[in-house]
Amino acid sequence: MRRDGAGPIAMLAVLGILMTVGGCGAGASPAQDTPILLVIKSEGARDGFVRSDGFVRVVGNGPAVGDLDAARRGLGLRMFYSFSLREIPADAVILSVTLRVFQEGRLGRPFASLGELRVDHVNPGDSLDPADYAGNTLEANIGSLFREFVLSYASLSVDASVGRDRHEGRVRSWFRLGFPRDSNLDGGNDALLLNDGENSRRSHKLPLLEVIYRRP
Ligand SMILES: [Ca+2]
Ligand SMILES: [Ca+2]
Repeated sequence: MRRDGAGPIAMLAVLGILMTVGGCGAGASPAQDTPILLVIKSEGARDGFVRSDGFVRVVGNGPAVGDLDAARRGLGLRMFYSFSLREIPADAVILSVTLRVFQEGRLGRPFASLGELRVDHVNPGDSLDPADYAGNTLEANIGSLFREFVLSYASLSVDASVGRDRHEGRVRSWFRLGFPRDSNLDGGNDALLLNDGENSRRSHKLPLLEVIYRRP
């Protein structure tokens, strides 16, 4: 299964297609325990960014994470992704869940200035609001997605977060991407450019949740 590219997986996500992987040996018919890969793209109408001054944007406008010191010294920016869990069958036995995000570009030196990019498991509810910049956290820092700039996808295992959302009856999983420092107060922007569910960067490298499960 391809892990380092985006094209085929992203296309499957857009089409909402299930794809089987691994499982049976040659000549065998698919068994109940054959792993099934479900690729879910972040919901464009819900994902977006929140700034430390309370500005919220869920449609385009340059998805990114980092600081916007050039606009206003100390202004921070965090990115949110939202994945519907409705396509996962209720009786699915989850084998793994992976968050995949593509780095589209950068402004300044985000990693040297702000640290490594962390992911929080959050619960903003149906939509983003200013309080989500730092609040509504279910678990802070579930892992680091990026430590340096590379024009590629990076992956983070989010099994426990999605398992918790399902167990507690939530219909979507939300993740917040942010640096440990809001800003390095240098007057220059230091930000990592990302894509969103609307494909605002036009790269078709969509933020994805890859769920591998089997039927009971
Ligand atoms: Ca959006
Ligand atoms: Ca800066």
